[in-house]
Amino acid sequence: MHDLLLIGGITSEMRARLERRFRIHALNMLDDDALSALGGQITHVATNGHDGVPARVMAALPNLQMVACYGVGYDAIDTDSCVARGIPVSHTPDVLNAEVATTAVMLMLACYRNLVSDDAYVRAGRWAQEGSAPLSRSADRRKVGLVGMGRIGQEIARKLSVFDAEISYHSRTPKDVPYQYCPNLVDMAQEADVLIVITPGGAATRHLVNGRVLDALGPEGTLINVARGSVVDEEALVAALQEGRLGWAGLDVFEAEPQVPEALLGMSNVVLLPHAGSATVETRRAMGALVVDNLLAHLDDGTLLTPVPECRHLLP
Ligand code: NAP
Ligand code: 8YV
Repeated sequence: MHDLLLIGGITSEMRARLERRFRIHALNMLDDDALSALGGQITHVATNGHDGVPARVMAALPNLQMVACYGVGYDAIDTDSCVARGIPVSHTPDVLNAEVATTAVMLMLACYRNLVSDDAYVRAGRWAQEGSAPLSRSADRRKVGLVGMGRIGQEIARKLSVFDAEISYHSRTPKDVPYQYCPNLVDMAQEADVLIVITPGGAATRHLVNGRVLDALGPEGTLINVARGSVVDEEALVAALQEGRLGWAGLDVFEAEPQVPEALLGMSNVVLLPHAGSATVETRRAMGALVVDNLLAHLDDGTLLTPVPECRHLLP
């Protein structure tokens, strides 16, 4: 048996498989003394894209051999420190592409068709009292700019073909895809009806979508963010929505989760989700299976099925 430190939650299916090979220790049940007493025994960590592995926890685990992330985005994990210590990190790419793409499309449709505000209109009895709700806008044939054209971005583009979207994209390098590449994000925002943000988080993308990008998108424009809260300058976003310089926003992620800016809560032109992009039973099952498969592969022969790119050179 090995000792696994668990940061955040796992499903009962994951726990059942892991318990056959690991003694599981939940970080939230350990105070600092208990963590330092146990730290030397821990060989594996299972965490998620939100909690990562705090520096004080890394420092308390001198014999750590591997970190498994329950999510594709691993910006919360200090991979440089892991690599410097020879510790490989796994994540869960691809198995959530379709789900997160559905979430992005769902947010876009909800913004265009007033889904949430019309629902509130009916529930408040306003249909019967005041008559039909204001007209919404068509989501068909829109110019959609994807900020990020990786695994999930490509799936979003594919799903949007049903709505006859005209797709362009921005990333640091062009991809082998049949969409227009825009090296300049402000120029892309100027042309687009909708921006959908689906890059990794972290320092390289912090506030990539800033006030200039939002102003270029404009009062008729819609911003969808299913990437990380850090990619969008949230203060600039709130100000742009409040001042009518941006039309609509559909947000799954926020800068200080689970805190959501108070100002957004009262806006009817905003749709808010609790970082639920991949949060279905089916997709979490697939992600959970991949987390466990990576941990067991590492125990069996030191390999990982889906290592993060930065640590591939550490593996056999
Ligand atoms: P991926 O395949 O690595 O694609 C990332 C894309 O972002 C690539 O097109 C990349 O192109 C671009 N990019 C990276 N850095 C950039 C930068 N500095 N400026 C502009 N573009 C940049 O990743 P993925 O699997 O599609 O996942 C993307 C992200 O979605 C994850 O990292 C995670 O943060 C987020 N996510 C959120 C949820 C949710 O629940 N809301 C669920 C899953 C994933 P270049 O490298 O050429 O720039
Ligand atoms: C998870 C995500 O909810 O995969 C990601 O990058 O953001 C989501 O699928 C997150 O990792 C927390 O587990």
